[in-house]
Amino acid sequence: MKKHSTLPEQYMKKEKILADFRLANLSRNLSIIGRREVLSGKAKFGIFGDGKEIVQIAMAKQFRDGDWRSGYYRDQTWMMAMDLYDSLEFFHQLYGNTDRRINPGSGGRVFNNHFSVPNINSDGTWLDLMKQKNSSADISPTAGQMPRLLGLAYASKLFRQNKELHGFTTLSNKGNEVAFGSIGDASTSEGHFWETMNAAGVLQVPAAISVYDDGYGISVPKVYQTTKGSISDILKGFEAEPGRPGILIFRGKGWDYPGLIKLYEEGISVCRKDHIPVLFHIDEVTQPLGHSTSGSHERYKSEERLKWEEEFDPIKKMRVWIINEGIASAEELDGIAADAEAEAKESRRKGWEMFQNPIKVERDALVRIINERSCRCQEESRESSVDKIAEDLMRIIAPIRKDNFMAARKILRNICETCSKSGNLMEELHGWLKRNYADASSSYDRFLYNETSTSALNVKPIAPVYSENSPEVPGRQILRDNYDKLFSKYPLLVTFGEDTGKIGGVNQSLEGLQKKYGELRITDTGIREATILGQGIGLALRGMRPIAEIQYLDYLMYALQLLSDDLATTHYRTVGRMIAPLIISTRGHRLEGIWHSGSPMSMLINSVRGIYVCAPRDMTQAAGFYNTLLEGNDPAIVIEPLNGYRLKERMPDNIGEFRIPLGIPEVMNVGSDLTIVTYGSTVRIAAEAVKQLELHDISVELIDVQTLIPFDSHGIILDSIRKTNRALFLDEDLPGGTTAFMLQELLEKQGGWNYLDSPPKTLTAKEHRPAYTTDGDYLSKPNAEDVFDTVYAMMKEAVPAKY
Ligand SMILES: Cc1ncc(C[n+]2csc(CCOP(=O)(O)OP(=O)(O)O)c2C)c(N)n1
Ligand SMILES: [Mg+2]
Repeated sequence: MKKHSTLPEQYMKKEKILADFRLANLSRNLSIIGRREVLSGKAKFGIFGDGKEIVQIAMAKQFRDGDWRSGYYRDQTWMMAMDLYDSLEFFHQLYGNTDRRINPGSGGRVFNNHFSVPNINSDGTWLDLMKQKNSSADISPTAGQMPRLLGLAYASKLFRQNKELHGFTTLSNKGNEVAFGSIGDASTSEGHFWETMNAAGVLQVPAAISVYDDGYGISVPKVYQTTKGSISDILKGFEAEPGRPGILIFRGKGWDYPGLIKLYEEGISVCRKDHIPVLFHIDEVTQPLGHSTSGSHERYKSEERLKWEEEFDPIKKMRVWIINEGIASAEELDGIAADAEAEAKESRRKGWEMFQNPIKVERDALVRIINERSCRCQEESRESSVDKIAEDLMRIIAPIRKDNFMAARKILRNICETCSKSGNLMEELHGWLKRNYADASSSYDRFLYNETSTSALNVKPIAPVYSENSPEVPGRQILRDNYDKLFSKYPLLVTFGEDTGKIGGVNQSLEGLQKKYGELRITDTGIREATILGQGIGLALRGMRPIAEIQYLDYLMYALQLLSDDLATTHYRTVGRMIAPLIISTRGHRLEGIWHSGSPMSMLINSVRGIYVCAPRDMTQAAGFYNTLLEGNDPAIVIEPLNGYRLKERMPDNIGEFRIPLGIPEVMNVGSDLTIVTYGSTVRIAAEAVKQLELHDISVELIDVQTLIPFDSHGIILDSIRKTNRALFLDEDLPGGTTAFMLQELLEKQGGWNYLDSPPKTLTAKEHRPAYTTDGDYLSKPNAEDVFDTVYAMMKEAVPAKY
């Protein structure tokens, strides 16, 4: 036997090495079988980690309790190596099993190999994140995992450097946690990757990013993806130098088991200890099965490449290494490989059975109802006979719930309506459908928002209190004094953004607070909206209370992809297991010109369902929303009205304490002729018009909806319409934008059409972007005169004799 010399002692234990070999083989077999399951039609889509097994096993060895992962769809071996995933769950994911008890990571809502580990209990309270290995939930958009990774790593920095946080031992052990990231070579072409690398270098956070370089992004080779064809070469300028902090770069080969183990041990230890971001460029990685089940790689890889991939298959190479090292014989290894293959096959069998059985039970119950019916009339109908529909259903070899529901609904409309015996059948079918359909729908519909007692919707409102001497101050001071209270009350609260720190924000709403609370809590960032958002998502996942500041609403577009794909879906795609209660603070609606006056609220509300959207009319309301949100556990956006920082508001006596409830509109003016529904900066404009209209004998009820999501949970608008019978929806969004949304809420959800005596109207900004200068604003956005004229015209049409 050869002496074990290639690796430090702790890694050379035979049983461990053989367990690694078995895991690599198990993972490979899962990929192979998984692909077949899709190609044979049993599963819809599959994407697998073949070729990336060994690097992930090496990486997992350095992953400790409390650490975090932000990876992508190739990471099945890594997850299994950390005991966070197994061969049976692999098939539950592949088939899309919606039983949360057995497919907890995603409940069948997302593609396979998209993982998650809970950060909250089912009652919404935080888990002890230090007693588990943590994985943020994967998303499919390439490089989308990177900004979040920055935040996960940044949390370690805050937990280490802010000594006041050392007591939060269920969230961090003084910041010793590494955030591990993985990404494909081609996805490094995305802006998110570069923004994250730069920010990580600036912030000096313990992010450990592995690039699996298999040379392709689907069919497109590296030559079209990466300058000079090497991500580590072109990142050289980011590398740390004496006295110039940066990142560290490590290079490894995807098939080199001992080399990778040593590489990760070295890289992760410095990353953990010194909080230096590290990049592992893992080259010579293969993809034996091609990109995914969507096609075959023979279409675009040369013969030579395919041959090379076979030769450099990491499992083959590991096998040779084990034999050469004298750790085990070829026969022993073959036995292990066979055993791994058997497990994969058994898991497929079990997984398929577990997927199919409940559906078949449901189907059999349906067919029994049909077969045992007493009504036999109308056997032949327009579509098909009842028996035929049932027979066809039974003939489906691998039924899905859709088949059952389609059959039941078709039968329902084919049952005779006259026969006295049909009552039973109809009732039973309806019962079956109601039960099963509700159950199936809830598999997909629940958990868009926090459903536990920690929901912001359960936070008890507290009204602002005023006394005789409550002073009138500029709106920004309300925010500032409110923040002051919040920062002393919540130790986990931090805020960060462009110009947020030293000068306290472009509108001075944090003036002087950095001095008081320190740079770690009120922090300037680079101009990088996507990673400001990612920074917030990562912090929120780790139990901190971040407020990420996006300087202007117009610039939220840089972060919109992540808001929509990542933050808005965090709770949903993890079937309620994870929460990221990030607050995004921004300001918008009205200032100056095309890029500082935007109010693209429909763009927002239509892409961020899953996040609450608050559109306060002034800074008191804005402060009240922050106060509410910090008492709850939900992600939310607060859009401060840009033109309100200097306008005077009365300072509430209970600053920092009052809480404005979400989803409850406020009636600003009681009226009887017509209701104006609006929010944000147009509340002030509407109020002005309401005064002018009063002089003309028109009594307007003015409603500020306050939050767009949730929207008027108690039907306050409907109550008003019942009285006035006329509605105008007003805002600064585009025609057909948020006003259309509000109109639909009233007409369809609240049933308001019943009470309308005039056609409802919308008044919005023009279709073009808001032009420069006061005249540009006046002629681009709705103004008080527009509101006056619109309301007057509506009244004139309704009561021509009077107006
Ligand atoms: C933003 C975005 N664009 C395109 C896609 C489609 N897509 C999925 S994977 C992929 C290639 C990724 O290649 P690479 O990063 O090298 O990872 P690999 O699959 O090779 O491991 C593409 C283009 C996507 N998911 N997201
Ligand atoms: Mg690739």
